[in-house]
Amino acid sequence: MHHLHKYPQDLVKRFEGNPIIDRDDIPFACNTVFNAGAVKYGKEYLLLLRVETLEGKSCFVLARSYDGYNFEIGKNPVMEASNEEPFATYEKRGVEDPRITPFEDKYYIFYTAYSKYGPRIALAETYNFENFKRLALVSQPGNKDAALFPERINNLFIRFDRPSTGPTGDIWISYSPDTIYWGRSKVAMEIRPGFWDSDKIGAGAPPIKTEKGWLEIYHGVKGTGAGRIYRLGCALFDLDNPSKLIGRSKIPILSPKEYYERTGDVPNVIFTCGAILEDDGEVKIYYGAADTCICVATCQLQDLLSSCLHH
Ligand code: BMA
Repeated sequence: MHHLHKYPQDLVKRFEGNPIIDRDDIPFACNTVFNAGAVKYGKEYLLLLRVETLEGKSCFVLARSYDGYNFEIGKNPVMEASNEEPFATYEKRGVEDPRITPFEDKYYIFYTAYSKYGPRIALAETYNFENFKRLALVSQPGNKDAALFPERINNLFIRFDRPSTGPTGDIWISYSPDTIYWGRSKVAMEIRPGFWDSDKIGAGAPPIKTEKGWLEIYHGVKGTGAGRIYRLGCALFDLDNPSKLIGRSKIPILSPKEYYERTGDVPNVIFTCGAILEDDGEVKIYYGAADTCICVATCQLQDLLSSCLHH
């Protein structure tokens, strides 16, 4: 059902070659590939793919590209559920949803450690995308969707995260002197009853610094009689005080519509863990579609900012 829509609804433009990575591209038998961290590393585009194995546990596989669309995929996982404590206990059900933040001379990776206790936030680092070192488990169970800011503000590291506070969930902000101990937590952006992001929201790509503020591309969930719909929106936070919301897109920037977003292990899901801002102002948003494959969509930074500042 590929046709030009009479009234285009998404601010973000899908790549015609979507999905760019699916199960058949992974060089070992697996169930699905989705929700990848994304970063520019020298001239390369790197994706840290969440690959769900046939067992049902997720691991991370590195994919490399020179154009952001055609990826060469690593033969083996670069991170799997750990055998070493304290991580082993809390990663028994795998590692999920990596988000990469370039920070000075290294790259931090926040990911979800998943076990019978539920999801909790874990932190790893790499300098070269060959060796990955786990640093710490940095939340109690019941927290996920952590996205680290790419610089300190007032000498503190800052992250968005999403504690489980019942059937709904908001985006919170926390601060740390050292990336290991986090505190001063408070709510930064709430769900919007009656809107497309009425039930749960969570940070997607790590915040992008712009002249208008910190741009956060986030996911919003709405429950329906037939299950949840995950869409993307964007929001802008104050540069000096990122707990202060400046504006927020009224309508989603990307909603499930194509067959690969509607059909898969979890239908009607668009979920991002990474976006790349190019020098010319184009933003490439990498997203997992239906928890089954990986897609990319592009837009202009200015259009995202305008959508946050519509009112
Ligand atoms: C969220 C996370 C994501 C997933 C999404 C849709 O809670 O688990 O990894 O893509 O649900 O299933």
